[in-house]
Amino acid sequence: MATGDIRIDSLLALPRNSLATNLPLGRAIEITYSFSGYSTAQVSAVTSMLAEVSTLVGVNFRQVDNGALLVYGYKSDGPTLADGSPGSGSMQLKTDGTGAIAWLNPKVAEMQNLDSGYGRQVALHETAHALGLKHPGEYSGNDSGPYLPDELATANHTIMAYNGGSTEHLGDFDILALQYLYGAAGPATQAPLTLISVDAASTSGSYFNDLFTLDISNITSSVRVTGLTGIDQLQVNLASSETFFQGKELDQVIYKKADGTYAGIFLDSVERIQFTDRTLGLDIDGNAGQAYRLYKAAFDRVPDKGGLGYWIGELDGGATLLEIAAKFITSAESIKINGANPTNLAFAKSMYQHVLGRAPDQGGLAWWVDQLDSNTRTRSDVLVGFSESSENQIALTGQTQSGIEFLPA
Ligand SMILES: [Ca+2]
Ligand SMILES: [Zn+2]
Repeated sequence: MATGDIRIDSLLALPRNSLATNLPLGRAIEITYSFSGYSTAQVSAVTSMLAEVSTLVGVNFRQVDNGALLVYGYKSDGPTLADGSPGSGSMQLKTDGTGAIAWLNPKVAEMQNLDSGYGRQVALHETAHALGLKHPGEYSGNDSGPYLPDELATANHTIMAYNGGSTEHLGDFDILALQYLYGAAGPATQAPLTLISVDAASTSGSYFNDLFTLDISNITSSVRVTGLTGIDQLQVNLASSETFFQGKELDQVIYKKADGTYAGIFLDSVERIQFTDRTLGLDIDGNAGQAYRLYKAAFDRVPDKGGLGYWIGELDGGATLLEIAAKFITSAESIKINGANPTNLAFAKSMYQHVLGRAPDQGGLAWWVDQLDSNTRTRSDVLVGFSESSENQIALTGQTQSGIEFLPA
């Protein structure tokens, strides 16, 4: 019994096999969502359904194009009901640890209209599963107790009930259970760090930002740390000089134990590691790598660790690379490099010279100048284009392949 209140306990999927996995209780979060194969009307119906949820519990939803935590899709070969008939929807956590999918069955005609009726009911039911709710009754072999008494397992109390009427809204018990998980409705927020102590051979974080702490005197052998999504950091009481990375992926940290044997810290989706002497960004393809490359591209120098840490922090906090590029372009240091009011041609040439360190090829130069002249791209776009070009990424591999050192802001 999680709370002793059957209205809540009968709805909590514990262990929380959902986006609430390993998340501290009662804290408001933001969940990104996207669609695969939904019409404009279906997108708009789900969006308004989610907006209603946000008025009731501490979950805010933000639609994104890529990398969403919660994806809405259609699939007809989902799990069947206990009587063998096709299910109308299902929810599953993705095996790669990047979030959840709410599936609707396109062969069930009502699943096309998500504005109201049974389609909306199922869409909300699967959303609630993703948020951490379970069925309040034993509807199949997958269900587990505690259960609500039949007279309470009705649609007016919970969207998770199969029986007792239909509804298109969260019931009062759903709201209690979701508020237990996420707190009451509040302003949009990003979840603060979840603190997780690494004290087992295998430790998983939440789908949000985690700070893992590892005291190597507490462990006797290798450990695996799985960050799932979010910006996840491991803090370990080792100096970086006492460790080395094995392999190319910056995901196997090896150190020598007191008895002279070696042990490993195996990292899965952990973006940063904080040793006693320095902090490294391991996300060469993520924010740390992008910030490093943009800084280097804009100012034609190795980033200082404090400045780099500041801009990594901005990206982690939700700023886009383009927004930061716009600030870089107008800075005094950038003006010194590219000139005060360069023509589009001069600016593009300067990008070749200072970012790629070479003379432009005529075709490439003409293309970039045309992009600027036609206002297809801004100079910030061009700076990002050069800094994230595969040519620049490859050129900087030597500087980033052992991790990107920065001073956290
Ligand atoms: Ca995480
Ligand atoms: Zn269900």
